[in-house]
Amino acid sequence: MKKVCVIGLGYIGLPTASMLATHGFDVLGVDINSEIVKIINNGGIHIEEPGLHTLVQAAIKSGRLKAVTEPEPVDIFIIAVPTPFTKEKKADLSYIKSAAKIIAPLISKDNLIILESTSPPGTCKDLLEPIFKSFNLISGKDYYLAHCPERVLPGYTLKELIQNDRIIGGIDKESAEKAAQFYKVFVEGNIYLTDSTTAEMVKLMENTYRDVNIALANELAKICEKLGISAWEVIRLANLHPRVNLHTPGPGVGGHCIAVDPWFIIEKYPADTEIITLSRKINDGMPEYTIAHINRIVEGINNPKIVILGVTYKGNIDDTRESPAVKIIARLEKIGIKYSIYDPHVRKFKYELSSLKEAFIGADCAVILANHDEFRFLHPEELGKLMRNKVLFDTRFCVDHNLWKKNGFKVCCLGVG
Ligand code: SAJ
Repeated sequence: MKKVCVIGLGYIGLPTASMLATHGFDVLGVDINSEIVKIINNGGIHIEEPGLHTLVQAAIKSGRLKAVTEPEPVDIFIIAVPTPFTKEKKADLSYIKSAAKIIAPLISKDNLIILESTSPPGTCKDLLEPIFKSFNLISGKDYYLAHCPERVLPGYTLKELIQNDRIIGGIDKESAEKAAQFYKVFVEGNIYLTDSTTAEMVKLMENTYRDVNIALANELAKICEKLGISAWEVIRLANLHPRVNLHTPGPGVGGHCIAVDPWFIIEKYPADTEIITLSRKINDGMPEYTIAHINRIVEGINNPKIVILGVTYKGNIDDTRESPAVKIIARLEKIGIKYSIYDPHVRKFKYELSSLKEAFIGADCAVILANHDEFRFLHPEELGKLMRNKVLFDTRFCVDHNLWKKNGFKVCCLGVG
């Protein structure tokens, strides 16, 4: 079996490295953070993902996964580092660049290099190939290069890593075929071969499609509030049509993918990306729209207090990156509305977290921002007794409103007039 080196042990790199190790590969997992390396070598994990802890433990126990801070020569290199964006909404490719520069001196003939990180169109051809060329390495002759974008949904990573179809874009045909052979060892979904720039664009469009669709749902929410009807009901019924798939509105689009990736296209083609840019603007405006709702709810209340329920960018995960909740809380601070925060999935957060009961004491309104399953099992009767005013504002349409109403709550919901 071949030796693999996975650069970056985050939300994609760690599951991939562990999956490969449990499929018989000798895997070197590289991360610049020595604390993370230590945790993994002890069979632990630094991120929340169902099933990941067991998989990492099995990988470490098998002796096939070792975490280190520096790469070593292997047969296959996988780059799975973050590609965030700058304040100016430009792709920050510094992690990809430094990964390429670290592995370049280690590359030997017939090595396969795979880029999994989501990247702007042209990254393999215009960034990676020239970097390797500066080390006198010629693609197709000295090494193979392919883009195989990760496509897993956080919360379902392990299942989707195996079951999802994969798109593999080679810098040349042979590179794509070599990469396909490698992924076939653990991927049960279909594998489709194409060129590297097409694969880069496919990945970006998958997430951009969702972003544009969510923007449409957010626009619908605003209209339905004015019309005095429920956007959720409109969506439910419209989606009964066999060719309609409206997404859902919410307090904003967060995470490190959907709120970021469309910018990688806009950056390159600003004049041709009107719908994509407008959708980003609409979705980025949702935290402020949510704040306007909260302001209306607490109007006239002396020194109001809000309980924020859920600060992750979506339900049932522990990830708060680009979360609309962070923007909403920052705004509450600025306008001087008191708040407390409860999130059963988050241990470390920028703002202080409280226990459920503590959070509700003296509050005037509970605002659900993330649709964690736990919130469906809250007891409005008990929680209501701790509050000063009993109002629920559900931005995700994720709890039983009738139950809360029965327990004396006034219920408001985003997208419902
Ligand atoms: N959201 C809505 N309404 C919706 C769906 C989502 O407001 O109808 C919000 C969520 O609350 C969240 C954000 O959008 O804040 C993104 O959530 P998501 O579940 O759509 O996506 P991610 O970012 O967790 O994962 C996406 C996935 N892409 C697609 O489904 C096309 C995943 O498969 C990708 O691997 C991942 O991006 C990635 O890494 O690119």
